[in-house]
Amino acid sequence: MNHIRAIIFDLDGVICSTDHYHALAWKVLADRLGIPFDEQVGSKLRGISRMESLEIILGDRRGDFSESEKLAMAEEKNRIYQTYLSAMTPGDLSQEVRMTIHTLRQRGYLLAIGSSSKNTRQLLNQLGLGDFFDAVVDGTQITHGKPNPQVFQLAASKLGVAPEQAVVIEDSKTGVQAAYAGGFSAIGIRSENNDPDSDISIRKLSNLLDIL
Ligand code: B16
Ligand code: MG
Repeated sequence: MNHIRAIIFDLDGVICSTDHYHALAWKVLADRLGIPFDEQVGSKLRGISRMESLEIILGDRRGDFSESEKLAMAEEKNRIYQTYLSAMTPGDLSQEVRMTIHTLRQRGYLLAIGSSSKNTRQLLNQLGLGDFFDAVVDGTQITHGKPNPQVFQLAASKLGVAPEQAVVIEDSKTGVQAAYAGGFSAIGIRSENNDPDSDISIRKLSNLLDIL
């Protein structure tokens, strides 16, 4: 990967474990509605926008609710998610992730965030990473969500690099698809119950230090 100058990190499920908080918050809503929700459904929502996630959870029942009811449900989920988020501190950034991103910076890479989440700014601030990245692109800045490559294209253009010079680090299938659609390389973070379907995959973020 000698041609790589920049690294674009997904946020939830890559920099921190907020993927679990998203799933927990959706489960509260699903339980209230009597809709089955397990880890498999939760994993399908990785990288997917809030409203699209709701449609997936509602499944066959999506026609039972008006648009304003759906908006209220999405807000309800976000309020629950924010109760987890607001309790987060720099201590929630693992030592392993902290060491990895600092080492990659020392190695001279440009570093960006490319996340679907509209809570990105708040989360970065809570983790003490508000000023760390060279560029941050999130769900508030895009019109097309992953698997559309817009989020990563915008990040690359903010960094001043071409897609071929950047690698995207993702935990979701939809994010890996977005990276490939935009002409980026991708490295997926794989776990027992989640395979992002990338050509190159790693088990933990610090494995990047063997590749980059
Ligand atoms: P919000 P990522 C994604 O973040 C999450 O994986 C996904 O579960 C969530 O629905 C989406 O952000 C939108 O988040 O409701 O906070 O705007 O993985 O792209 O960093
Ligand atoms: Mg993610």
